Amino acid sequence: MFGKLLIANRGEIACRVVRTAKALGLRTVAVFSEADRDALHVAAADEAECIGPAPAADSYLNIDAIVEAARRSAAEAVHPGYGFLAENADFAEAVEKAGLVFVGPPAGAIRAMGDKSVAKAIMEKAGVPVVPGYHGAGQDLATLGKAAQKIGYPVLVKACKGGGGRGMRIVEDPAALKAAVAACRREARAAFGDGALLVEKYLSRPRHVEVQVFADSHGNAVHLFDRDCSIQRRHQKVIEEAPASALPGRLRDEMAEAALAAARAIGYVGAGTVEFLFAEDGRFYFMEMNTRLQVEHTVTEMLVDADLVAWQLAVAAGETLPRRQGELEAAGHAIEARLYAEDPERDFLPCGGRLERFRLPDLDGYAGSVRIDTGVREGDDIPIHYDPLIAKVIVWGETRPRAVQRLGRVLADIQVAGVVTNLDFLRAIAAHPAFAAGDVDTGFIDRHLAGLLAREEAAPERMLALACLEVLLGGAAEARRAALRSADPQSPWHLTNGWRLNEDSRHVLTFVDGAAEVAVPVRYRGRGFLLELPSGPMAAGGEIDDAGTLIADLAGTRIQATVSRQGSQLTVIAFGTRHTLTVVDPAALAAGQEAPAAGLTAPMPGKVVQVEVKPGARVRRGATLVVLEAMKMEHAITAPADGTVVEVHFRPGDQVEEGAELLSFDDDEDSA
Ligand code: MV4
Repeated sequence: MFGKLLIANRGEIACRVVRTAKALGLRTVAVFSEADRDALHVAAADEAECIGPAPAADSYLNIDAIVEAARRSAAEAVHPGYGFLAENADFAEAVEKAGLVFVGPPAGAIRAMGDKSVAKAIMEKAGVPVVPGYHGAGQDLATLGKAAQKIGYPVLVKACKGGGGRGMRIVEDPAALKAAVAACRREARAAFGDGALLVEKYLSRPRHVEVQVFADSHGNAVHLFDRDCSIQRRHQKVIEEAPASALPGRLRDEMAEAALAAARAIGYVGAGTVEFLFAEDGRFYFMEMNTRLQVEHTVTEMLVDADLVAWQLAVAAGETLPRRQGELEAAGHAIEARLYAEDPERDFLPCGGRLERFRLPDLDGYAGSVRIDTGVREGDDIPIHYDPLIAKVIVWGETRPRAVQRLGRVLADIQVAGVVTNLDFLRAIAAHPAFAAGDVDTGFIDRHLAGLLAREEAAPERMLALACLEVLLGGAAEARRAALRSADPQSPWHLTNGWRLNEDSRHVLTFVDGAAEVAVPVRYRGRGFLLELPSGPMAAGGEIDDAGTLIADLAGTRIQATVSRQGSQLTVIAFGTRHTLTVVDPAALAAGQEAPAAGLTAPMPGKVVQVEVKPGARVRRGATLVVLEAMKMEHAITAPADGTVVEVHFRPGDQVEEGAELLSFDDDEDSA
């Protein structure tokens, strides 16, 4: 085994690799961008090297900078994690060329699997079932059209170098083929520098089932059973589980055998995943092979009780696989839920910001059946430059229902505030009857979206009372500091006069709760208050302790709550739930709020990747004007109404701040 390992990644995977490497007795070197100087993975490693500015292209994707960091720190091996350079054959080669060990497969395997056409041809030859389709060299429209006809519509046109759903179009009939091919080719050229396409039969509502494989450099290969990763949105996985639920046993075995055949066909070494589409016709088809460890490897670790990073390091050091096929057993059921900094209410828009509060449940009582992997801690900023993953919650159960129940319980005990997350969305999935029934396929989120987004109801009276107490008990000193920091003149914390109430004075606290406004008249009563809540009066009192916990007395019941503030927003965490209210400054209320600009501003900081219109362009409502990229996702800024583009303020490649006006726009209504 080598003595020193550089981890060419960040976030939870970098922390996770450091943990295993240290446990094995290796020294660890982290790398970091200028945005990550204070990140957890840097603190976790023995040493750390700065590899460049915040944008990933200048740091975590900079091959030369990373190889140089490895040289400088005298690391002997490099673990790529996942994402970034993990499946970049040039990186694997550069590492090897520098005389270091690349903890991953041979560059040739990465390269072959990076091209869907090449991969399909290899798998077909190895007897692995592939989706019926055309993956030949001929790329003219006539050839693709003939192929589509033969396959039968609907077909899917995919970029050979594609990934993450980019450069992919469903084509329902021959008339739509030409435009779809042109669009795919354009996207593929722009995103992957290669316009080659393939055509496949389009399978509706398939399940995404994948098999974990592992091979060593001595010709041994094993599979570590399957996972279902069907619950995705925008091609980002949200929930993964192992084993896949409700697969006929024979089919499961066939899939595992096919995955092993795939690994052997390319002389695979290391951790790999063979992805299949499990179609409604009850058959499975090879989709692609991922030549890396995956985010969801954790559920397999729980299932077979193994440390797959330790396996990777052993294989990279030339050792044989730690276990043979017969020594691997799948026990129980494991589920992973990914906590993202994103807003499900706004089409899962990634959100940066500061994690004002981030508390995880004490896992000691779970006796190893719950694991939470994270790369951040309370108080950290979530940079907008990278993937918005905050944490992975992984649970194990003797049976799937037990795992589902445990997942619900653990999610209920997580506290996050300061950053918008999908936590409530995950809770809703964990509580969903269709999920409990194992009825999952790639259409799950779309099909159940309305129910999963079920808006928070009006704050329960007791939550409202806690919000009032937070305001009344001053939270004073700290709140005023927060207001000064936020420099928000509208912040109610600027209201210092008359804030302490006289016994006989009546003060009204006003909150915005969702779309509604709620006013709570307050009177002093002895050492506490009398709150006139919508349902009636409630005696309330309490104190805020040194740790910032609100210890409340609500009508005689003692309750511990956490209330975190950002500007005028209060997030109350209590009773296993969370509710956000906005405190309204009466003065600001009287002045009236201005309507926000009509969607032509950047909804988050990011990079302009496409400008679809020129000044003077006439556009219809809904037309894409500008495409922004942030945290690995693209967001179209669309026309709010029919109108004319007056001026475009940015060009592709420009970085924009949140709220920046992207273009000026004349709306037909206004000018009429
Ligand atoms: C498909 C498909 C249906 N039929 N191929 C999505 C991303 C890329 N890895 C391949 N994907 C798909 N390929 C055929 N022939 C449906 C998808 C697909 C999908 C696959 C797995 C998980 C989620 C998905 C969501 C939408 C579409």
